[in-house]
Amino acid sequence: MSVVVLLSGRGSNLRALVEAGIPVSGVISNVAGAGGLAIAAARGIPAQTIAHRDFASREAFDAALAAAIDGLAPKLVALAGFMRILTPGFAQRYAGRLVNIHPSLLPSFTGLDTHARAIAAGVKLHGCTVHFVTAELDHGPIIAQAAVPVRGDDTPDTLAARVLREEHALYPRALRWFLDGRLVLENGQVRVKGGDAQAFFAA
Ligand code: NHR
Ligand code: GAR
Repeated sequence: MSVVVLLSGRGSNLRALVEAGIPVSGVISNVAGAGGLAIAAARGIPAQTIAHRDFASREAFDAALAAAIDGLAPKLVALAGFMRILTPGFAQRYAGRLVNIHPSLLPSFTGLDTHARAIAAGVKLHGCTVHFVTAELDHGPIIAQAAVPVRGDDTPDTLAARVLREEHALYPRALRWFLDGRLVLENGQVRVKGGDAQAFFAA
């Protein structure tokens, strides 16, 4: 019933998951010294670094990552600020049990630098998306989304902070649905058994 979290940085989403009672049994970072490693260590969660820089190809890195994950035998693999694109083979191996939280309202603003790009585009709503990971970057079936307003005086940092607060509420909720066996995938669309809301709006 456990979750392995992959991350690259600060680890605030990891902390939110743990504090919400999501059973995280292992953490893997592709970056040595990532803040998320210390958050895991402080809570007694086994954490390890698999540095992508030590591998000659994406395939070789992903093979090492998969070996480490399979050693932990999780029910679910959750990306939480994980900054490396995964190979199609990796996505296929964990199909249906690999999820990500992305800092935009997908399908808008796939990829990186989402908050600066949202401000530059002049959108009035921004937010975050929890989705299943597929081979196509940031295009997997959407599990849940939370929207926030974009204000006229926002900087990428102020907007990111507003979105991050919603990430910390949305991600535990979505992973709990998964662990409770409540997510149904039909025709590329995700539904929650029981009909819980999958859309959230923060004023
Ligand atoms: N892999 C697949 N196959 N599919 C997805 O949907 C994925 C994925 C890997 C990561 C997270 C994603 C995000 O939420 C994610 C989704 C990294 C990049 C990226 O360009 C883009 C999107 C995401 C994560 N990474 C660069 C790369 O060359 C490296 C950037 C860096 O190290 O700073 O891998 O935003
Ligand atoms: C979060 O905003 C997450 O959505 C985003 O990085 C931040 C990680 O924060 N993810 C990506 O941009 C993936 N490419 P955290 O380390 O404090 O959880």
